[in-house]
Amino acid sequence: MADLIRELDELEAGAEAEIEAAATPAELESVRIRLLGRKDGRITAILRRLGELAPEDRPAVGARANEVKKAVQDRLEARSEVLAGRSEVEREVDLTLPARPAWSGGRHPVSLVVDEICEIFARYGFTRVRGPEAETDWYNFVALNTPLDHPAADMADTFYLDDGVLLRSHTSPVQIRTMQAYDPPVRVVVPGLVFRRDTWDASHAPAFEQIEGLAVDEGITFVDLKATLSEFARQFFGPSTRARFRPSFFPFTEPSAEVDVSCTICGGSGCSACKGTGWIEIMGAGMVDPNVFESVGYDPERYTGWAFGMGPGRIAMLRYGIPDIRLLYDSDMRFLEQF
Ligand code: 2NL
Repeated sequence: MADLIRELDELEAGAEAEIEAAATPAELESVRIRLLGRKDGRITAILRRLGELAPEDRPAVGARANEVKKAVQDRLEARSEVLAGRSEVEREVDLTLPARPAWSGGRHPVSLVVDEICEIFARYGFTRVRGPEAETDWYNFVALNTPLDHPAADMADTFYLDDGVLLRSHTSPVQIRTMQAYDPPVRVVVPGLVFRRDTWDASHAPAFEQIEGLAVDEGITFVDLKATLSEFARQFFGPSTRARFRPSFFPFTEPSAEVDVSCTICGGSGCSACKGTGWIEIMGAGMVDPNVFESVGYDPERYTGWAFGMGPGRIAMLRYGIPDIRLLYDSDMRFLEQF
């Protein structure tokens, strides 16, 4: 029994050297036959001699023989991969699996809408401008004919950073700065983030995108406002879109209007999107209040103008059928990659 175990130990050690020495697949095959061949293989010969042993010794030697056989088979397999030119990585990984698709970058739905609106107004001669998100209460309220005791200026409605410094609640301060810096004619569109003290829910966010527009020149009338915004509605929502102007109030415009468009879903016959009315509100607008011109040093007897403000997030929700405003700010790739 000890003889056979020793022979198996020697065979295992010798086999390793023989296998590693094989330089071609054909040489390796002849090594395999010498070691494992059914007729004259050396391991086969040892297994055959198990019969010579006492019955109680057979299991131990048989187990050792099978161990050596398995080790030799593994070594032959590994050497065969090396001779076939395959690296260790190629043996471990299935390189024929299809690759994971690369992430395709996309534009945010709100950015898409902002750019489209700005492009339409660019064709009417409006320049895209931007300005600071932290403002003084003078630029955000006082210059816009909104006294600081107005409810909109209340601590509870606006984020104050410091005494008299706040996060803008609309982009109008940028138009104030533009009018201070340039004489009329002025035509600008102003997209940007604005802030309100609202708690997150499906239709409110404490920070959201706004676009305002402003046109000032001699001889501008409410007809310019109606014609420009009606044409905008047709270009943005489609040529059969109608616009409607309802009386409203803003401190910075007089007269003021809410602008509705015929429902983009049902075309005006009434559906769930327009709550059966056939109309959807898209913005507020009006003729610039003379007091606003006074505060920027424009002569209100010489100049008139009109302005509008809208929420591109709301318009993106309408256009793409997005049910919850929070989806616009969650940065969830499964949502964003659809645009
Ligand atoms: C809305 C609609 C509006 C304006 C914004 C404006 C800006 C200047 C002068 C006059 Cl500098 N008006 N912006 C005008 C009308 C409506 O926003 O729903 N706001 C609460």
